Amino acid sequence: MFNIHTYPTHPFPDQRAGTSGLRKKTQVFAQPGYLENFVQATLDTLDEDPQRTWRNHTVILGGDGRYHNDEAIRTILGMAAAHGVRRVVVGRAGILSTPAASHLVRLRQARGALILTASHNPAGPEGDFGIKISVSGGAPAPESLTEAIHARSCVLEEYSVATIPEPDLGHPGEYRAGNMTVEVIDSVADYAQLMESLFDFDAIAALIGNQSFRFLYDAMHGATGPYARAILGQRLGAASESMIRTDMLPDFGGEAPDPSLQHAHQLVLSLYDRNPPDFGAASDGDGDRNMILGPGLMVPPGDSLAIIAANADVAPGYRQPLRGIARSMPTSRAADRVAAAKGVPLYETPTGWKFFCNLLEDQRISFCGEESFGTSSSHAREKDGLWAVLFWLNIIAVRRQSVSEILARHWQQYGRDFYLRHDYEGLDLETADTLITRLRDNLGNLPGETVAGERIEKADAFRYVDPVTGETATGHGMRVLFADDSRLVFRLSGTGTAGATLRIYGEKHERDAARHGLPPATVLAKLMHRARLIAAIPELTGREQPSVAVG
Ligand code: VG1
Ligand code: CO
Repeated sequence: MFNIHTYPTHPFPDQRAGTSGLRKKTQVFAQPGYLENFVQATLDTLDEDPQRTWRNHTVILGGDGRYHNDEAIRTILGMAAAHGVRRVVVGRAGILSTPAASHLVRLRQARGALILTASHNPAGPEGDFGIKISVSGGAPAPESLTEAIHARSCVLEEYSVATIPEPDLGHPGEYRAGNMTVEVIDSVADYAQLMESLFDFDAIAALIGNQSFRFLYDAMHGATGPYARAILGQRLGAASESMIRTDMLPDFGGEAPDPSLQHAHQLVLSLYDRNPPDFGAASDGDGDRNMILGPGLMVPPGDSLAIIAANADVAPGYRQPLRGIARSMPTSRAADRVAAAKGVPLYETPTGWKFFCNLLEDQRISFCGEESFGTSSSHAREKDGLWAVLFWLNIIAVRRQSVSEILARHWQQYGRDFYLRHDYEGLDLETADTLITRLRDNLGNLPGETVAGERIEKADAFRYVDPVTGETATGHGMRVLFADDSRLVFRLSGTGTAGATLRIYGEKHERDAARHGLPPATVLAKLMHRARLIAAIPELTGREQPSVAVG
């Protein structure tokens, strides 16, 4: 029986996507009609453009398996059937990592995807839930689209859901749901094949098979678990004890699935212990972030991007000449130095993957990355955690150098861009707003001023003009450049679900190799002090210290 029911709805004015999709407390998402309202607003907005509509087309659906994943999948299938979507390709058990979903959109020439995830945020009834929207080509929805969806969500009066048979998502196969086909696929197979086409699997398998090389991969109970078991385990021969937390859990074991020194406890303990493995890595809940570790060290994400670009030719998928490199504005300028040395353009974009995608589509860049543990290439339109892990393994296998040697040599050649991020989490919205407004109003007065012994050269609000579309993006942060070429960036997070988070990014280039081993916190202590003075942080927030320091 195929019945379409239409229900009245009312505006949810908070349905505005942030840096990466719509992210809210699970309880907000679980309100009656909340998910439905957002999905209907998305379907209706896309429907306005015949090139974009999902009606009569194929779409991809999956999530990172967090609490509420199953229910959301069921609702979306019913809504897709009611809307006249022709085919929905769903990962087995409703599971797809974000990069795998992006790849599937491309592979299946789908009109887009809905990915159910709040990324590295904790899950569960008290945690977070979210939806990322991809468009054709596999890119995250651009700002113009998410703004239109938000506008639509505010005037929506009804949504439609079809009653469809309970789909069996446990096994690959096809099911009819009214006029729609639900195709359940192996979540991993296509993505694994893509990875195999890009990297030197023989060299990596030989490295992993070598008794003297040990590594540890932490899937953090997130979406990369099944991918790691299939790719690192079955295809590359990694022993099962080389991988931890590969079983997916709806609450990620009660922790934030955030690949950081703060959250990947067991991995970090092991790499910083006596007799550590040679290589360590982790990925986040939805599989798009990565953290790379060597014995007693973490590879800073800005350096990881630069090193991958500088060593690209070790991987068979990257032997063609480097095109260009892009990094988000707050990411360190390490990649700029590689781009300059190779004579290719460097693009500085606002934070959030969507801004890289026009550059990728226009074939202007080969690699792109963010300081927030995100790196990827033209193979997908999302950042890709396991891809970065495989790239590092490929570099180690071919160069026959340790992680610390690779880093040290890179810094020797290009200098080291010392880097730190300070987050002030849980600020009340008004305080954060005041702080940002004051800072913006004062930017014009900063150049020429000396703050704690260093003169400010330049200060501006970042304005991005997309070189492909000509579209302008503003409100993505402020930059302060000092006479010694050190740099500060201030911006508010766009992924939080409670209060506001102020992020301050500091960096300073150092040529002297004798200083490359110093801790970033030491090298950048004065710079971060200047940041507190410039933004009047203690006065406005009452905070003497950031809640988190990353670097
Ligand atoms: C953060 C990071 C940003 C990243 C975004 C999504 O955004 O800073 O670089 O693209 O998360 O990451 P914000 O606005 O909180 O700084 V994820 O792994 O959702 O998909
Ligand atoms: Co993520």
